[in-house]
Amino acid sequence: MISVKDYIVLITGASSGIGEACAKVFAQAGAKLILAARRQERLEQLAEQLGKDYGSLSYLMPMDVCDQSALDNLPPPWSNVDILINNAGLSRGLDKLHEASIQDWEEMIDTNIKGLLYMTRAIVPGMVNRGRGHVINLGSIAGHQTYPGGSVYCATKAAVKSISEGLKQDLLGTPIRVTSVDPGMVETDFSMIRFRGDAERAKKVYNGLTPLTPDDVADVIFFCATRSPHVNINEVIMMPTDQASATLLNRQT
Ligand code: 8X3
Repeated sequence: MISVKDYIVLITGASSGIGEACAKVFAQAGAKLILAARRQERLEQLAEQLGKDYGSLSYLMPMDVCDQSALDNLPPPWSNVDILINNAGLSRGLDKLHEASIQDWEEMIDTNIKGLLYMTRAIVPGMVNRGRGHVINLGSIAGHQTYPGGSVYCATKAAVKSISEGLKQDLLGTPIRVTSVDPGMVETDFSMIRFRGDAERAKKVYNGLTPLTPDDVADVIFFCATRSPHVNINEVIMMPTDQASATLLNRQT
């Protein structure tokens, strides 16, 4: 196991859910965090809490991953990112493809694919120059199995899978590591966002089963980041014990 003390860890979508859980676990281990998300207020609260709980130093980046130039002004030494956690992502709707909103597609494709690509393109050249780094992408079981109403979301996560594989291939010969962590059902505001604030519908998603928590996923991400430098965990598929596939669930109702 390696230490991430004083490593610079950039987390996108850091203001809630899996991103926030990652911030805590890496802060506890002594990493310095760049917290990126759209909601500045949430980032400020999180940074304050991390400072209080772990004496952690954070650099806040209120930004949208869809903004190609968002990382242009990272001041040194914060620009020397050691670990990039491409966590920002979202789903919108669960409608049949031929009835779905094109705007929903644009949002998912822009954030989940293009946003991840922009962040990667901005950060990885520095990793290559410095000869150290690790990119950790948040995929999903949705990238392995398509489910009804989820085709575009699933396609974006299948793209993350391909991008992770391709980046690993392109970085062969460098010490840079690439990992994709692909969870199933995790209880975050994922479903609230998918259903645009319909709390009742969102709650039903987790009815009668025990989903993963953001901490469960952050724990696995931290594990991947702390292996010996010669070890690359390429892909982790994880789901709750109550889940066997995107659509096979054990609900006790
Ligand atoms: C989240 C998992 O199965 O709800 O990416 O799409 S799923």
